[in-house]
Amino acid sequence: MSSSNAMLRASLAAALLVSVLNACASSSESNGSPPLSAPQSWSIVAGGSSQSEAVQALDFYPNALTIHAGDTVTWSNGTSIPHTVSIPQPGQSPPGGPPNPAPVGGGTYDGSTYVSSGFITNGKSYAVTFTKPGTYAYYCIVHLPEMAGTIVVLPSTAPLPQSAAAAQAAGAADQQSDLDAGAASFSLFPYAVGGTHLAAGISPGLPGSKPSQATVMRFLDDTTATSTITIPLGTTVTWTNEANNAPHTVTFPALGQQPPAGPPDQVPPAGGSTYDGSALANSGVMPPGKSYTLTFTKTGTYTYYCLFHDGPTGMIGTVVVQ
Ligand SMILES: [Cu+2]
Repeated sequence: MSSSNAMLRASLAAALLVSVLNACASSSESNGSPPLSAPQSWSIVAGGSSQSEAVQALDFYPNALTIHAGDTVTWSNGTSIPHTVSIPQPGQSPPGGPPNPAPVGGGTYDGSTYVSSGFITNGKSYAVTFTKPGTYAYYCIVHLPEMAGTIVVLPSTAPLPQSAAAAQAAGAADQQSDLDAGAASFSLFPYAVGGTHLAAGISPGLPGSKPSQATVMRFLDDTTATSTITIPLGTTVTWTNEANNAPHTVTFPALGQQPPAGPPDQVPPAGGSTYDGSALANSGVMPPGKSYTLTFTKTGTYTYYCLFHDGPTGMIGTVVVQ
């Protein structure tokens, strides 16, 4: 290629660039919208679970995302455990108290007001368009503090560190790593295998360590999920919540009855320290590390439930008293 030809190409390219920039500037002047990048869509997965839902991942995947003002982020939850996407004003905490299952605010966020998805489950999703640059922390108000994420919103002309596809791939890898850690936590079962001290849930790190990003929603009497234990009449059984991030209950309805309805944290403890199948025995809410003990005074086959996780994940066990 001759040097004059190269110069001609360079000047043509420069002229083209100038005309593109002018076109952008004039369209920006005429309609006031951000000119240089079309709004993008981004995806984040809230939570995650193993096939059986015994192991739950408790984070947002990817946990941190950098986007442009005007972009839209869509969160989805494929599990039956409810999560929320709740975005307070910068520097503030989401509202305390029982998690509100209803949405708050609309589909845009500019940092001036709190917005929340309400409960999203079973493949449902929630989309928010971020209209103003800033750094925004957000939470699942059901699974504070472990489920917290960040959206960094840059001006629409700034370069972004990651494509949407790369961010999604990184999120998927992080979710798998949390699910693997959750599955591995079965092996942390701290009592005699097949004994009378059971775990009501377990998690990486056990109680006392900081809330981990995975949890097992099952009763265990060994290093697997336990469906049934068989004990002699008069045996005393103890359950301890060996998770560091999820409440559970141990709830034996009267024989032939369903477990009590209503919000699990509002079903009071019942039944004292013995159970014979004639009336409800309920631990009440067992936070991490809490134990519950019951002596079985009548032979029979008794089904028990975690009121938080029986429906969604199948946290249900059986005691056979012989
Ligand atoms: Cu539970």
